[in-house]
Amino acid sequence: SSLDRTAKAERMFELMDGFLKNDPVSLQKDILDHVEYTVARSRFSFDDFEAYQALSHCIRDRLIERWHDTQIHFKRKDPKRVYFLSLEYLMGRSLSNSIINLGIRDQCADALSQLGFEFEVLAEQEGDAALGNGGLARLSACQMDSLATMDFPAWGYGLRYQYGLFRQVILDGFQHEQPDYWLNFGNPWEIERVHVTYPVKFYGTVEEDISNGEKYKVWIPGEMVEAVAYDNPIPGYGTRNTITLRLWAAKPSNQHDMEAYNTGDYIDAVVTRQRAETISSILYPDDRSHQGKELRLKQQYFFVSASLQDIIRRFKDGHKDLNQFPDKVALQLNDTHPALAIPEVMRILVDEERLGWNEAFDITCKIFSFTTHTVLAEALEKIPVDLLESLLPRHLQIIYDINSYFMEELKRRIGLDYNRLSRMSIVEEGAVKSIRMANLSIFCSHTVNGVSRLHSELLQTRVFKDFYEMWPEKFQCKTNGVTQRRWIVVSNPSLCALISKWLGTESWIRDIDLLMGLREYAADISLHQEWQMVRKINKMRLAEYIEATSGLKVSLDAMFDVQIKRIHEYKRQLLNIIGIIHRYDCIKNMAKDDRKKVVPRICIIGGKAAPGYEMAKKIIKLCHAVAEKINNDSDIGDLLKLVFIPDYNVSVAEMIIPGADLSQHISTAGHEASGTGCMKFLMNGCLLLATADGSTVEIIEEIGEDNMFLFGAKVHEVATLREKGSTIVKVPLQFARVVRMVRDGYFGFQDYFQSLCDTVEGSDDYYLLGADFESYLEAQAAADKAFVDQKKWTQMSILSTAGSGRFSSDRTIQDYAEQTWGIEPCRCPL
Ligand code: 73E
Repeated sequence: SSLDRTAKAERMFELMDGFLKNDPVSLQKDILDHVEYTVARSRFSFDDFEAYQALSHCIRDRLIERWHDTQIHFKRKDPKRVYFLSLEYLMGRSLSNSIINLGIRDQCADALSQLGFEFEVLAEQEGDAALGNGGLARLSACQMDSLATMDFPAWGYGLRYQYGLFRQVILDGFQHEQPDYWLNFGNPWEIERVHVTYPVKFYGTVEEDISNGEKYKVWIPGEMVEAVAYDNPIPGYGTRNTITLRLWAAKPSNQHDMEAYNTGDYIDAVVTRQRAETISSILYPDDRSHQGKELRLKQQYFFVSASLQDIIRRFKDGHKDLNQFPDKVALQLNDTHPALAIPEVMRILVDEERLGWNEAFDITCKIFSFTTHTVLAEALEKIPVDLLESLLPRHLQIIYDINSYFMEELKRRIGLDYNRLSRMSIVEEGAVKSIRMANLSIFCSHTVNGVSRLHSELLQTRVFKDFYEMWPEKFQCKTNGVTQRRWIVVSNPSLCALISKWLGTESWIRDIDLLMGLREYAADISLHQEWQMVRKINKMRLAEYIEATSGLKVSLDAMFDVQIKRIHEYKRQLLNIIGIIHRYDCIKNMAKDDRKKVVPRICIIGGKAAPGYEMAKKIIKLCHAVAEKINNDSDIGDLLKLVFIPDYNVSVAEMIIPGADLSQHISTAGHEASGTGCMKFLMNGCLLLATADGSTVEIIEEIGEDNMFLFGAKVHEVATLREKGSTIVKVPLQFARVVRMVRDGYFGFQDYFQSLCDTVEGSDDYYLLGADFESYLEAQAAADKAFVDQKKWTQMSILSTAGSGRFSSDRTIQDYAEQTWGIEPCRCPL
């Protein structure tokens, strides 16, 4: 009875002793309780890893409290919500980030030191959650942090891969891939929701039925899989708000196929069911290319279907009229990977909710917004019609229906311009008939975003020109950003303290524009001294890491020159390596006296190559071959070293970025949609050597060309350089000389490197390494010159940090909330 329930609630209230406390003594008690009852170790004897586990559970408890409060608050207030759909999240480690966002870093450190543990050592015990490939996935993680911090009613949805991005192991200079079974040691940062499950259907047939005199379609599935929710609380900084990242895992369906059990082999039946789990077992490691694999499509639909069932259930818990859906729900498509959500919403509205087609389509177009992250043609997703027809027969029909509606509308507006109609069509005819997911997403979304201004312009003038001309009002730009919580506060505590000291406040951690205040002190000698000290501490940390991973001792006085990102031809790691060989060659040919003028450099390269990407793998091998030669040449000594950092990931980035003096962002203009690494380096006061590509164009506007080293062809010059080739391209002799050295086997592996050399010579030099080489060397020389003048360098460094505010994901999210999603903050009371 209701009386019983009230009595029960009162009793529970009595038993609860308020919220968990955050003073060091309470924390210690909770840690020890978890040692004993969660980790099941003796509280008198536990090691660093067990201490990490206990501490994490102690933090998890605190997250859960805030998370419950936030969810109750959202439910009570019922604001419009945003649902962020992404197939990838690169969360990295959670412990330090959570402690900082909860505002209990010092208390935790105190509590631990009294128990004889060091916080930093425990934080190192945690493995990375690497459920993504690169920039796109880390962007999702940064945006979740901003959504929570800025109190937005947001949910992230994704897949809980059992194997994250592969581990990169280097053997004899070659990349090998090893599985990342990241859940081996448990994951305290997730909460399994055994009761939040949804069935997901695949295969089968579509039949017609009649109800109340009306025809409708019924999808009779051939396979059912269960989606189970795993919730990852995402705490905001300086707020009680803690939002949810809900990741789905596949489990065999509970709806028993009795027939199979009764007639067939029991063991066989169980083994077959178990195969359902493969859907969420592995992250595809291909960055910016897709292969039209069935498992990938299954993953996409599995994730979309479960998320939408969850979203609609939440909507219906309080609302009846689906026409109100767009007032309460914004669905954000992170690239086309979740674009099956569009036909899925249509299917639910038309087949299940029995709305009219037009009404359903109107609702659909009001809820979706789409962000695209690339300009590379090979990255545009196309799904073979055959594949879709067998896996999701009803969705294919719906996509065809959408396309006929689309084509009719187009014909009304542009007449029978067949070339244009076929370019814009959602269906691509051709050898393999396929569905263009980007065209579907653009047509059915109210807003299409690019990830930097340059990228957004390229979308409008090149990639999706036809669409832009038809619906200019749909196209927007949301320049990417990164969270200063992780990329300064967590990863660079000394710089964080220094900034707060000079600004006289910690408010910049929530209000990034305050960083501009540093400009005032850019020439202040005492700031310079403290700034250089902080930089030295971070370089020391990086030098120790280099020594530990490669055995190489490096001098802290050298310039630390870093390029870390996925290995890709357009990102031009090869240009960097050719530049390094050239530098080596120059030093070798120098008179002894001239060598004194050389600025010593430690060149650091890190990044993974997609397992099937042959050229990228050759670049990694070349890097090792060159390093082997240079690092063992006694003639060179400390003047030049080259290190490849293996298994680059988020936590490695957190250690490298604060220690870098110079970082390279040198993609061929027009190829890097945005790039976000550059923003992290900028915040940390590292100078950039860059082409005018993606977001660096906007960085130039913020800090001025004088405070970075810019080089290379501009985006409007690239096409001409490619077209006219050798008639206008001036490839310096030094470039040809270096390529010759590689071809002639100067670094060994002569045969293996020939095809790599082919990609940068003559008209095959698609990414224009030769054409940009001279200007690259000039930029490098300018960097050397600036480095000698440490006063100038430090000032440039301070101005970089001071000018990085625009590149906070807080700004990106604010823009999305206002201009794209139409949502308001909903702050949970303290
Ligand atoms: O320029 C980056 C951008 O900064 C872009 O290449 C990257 O997204 C970043 C964030 O906006 C990106 N990743 C992918 N496409 N663009 C991608 C494609 C397929 C699979 C996984 C990732």
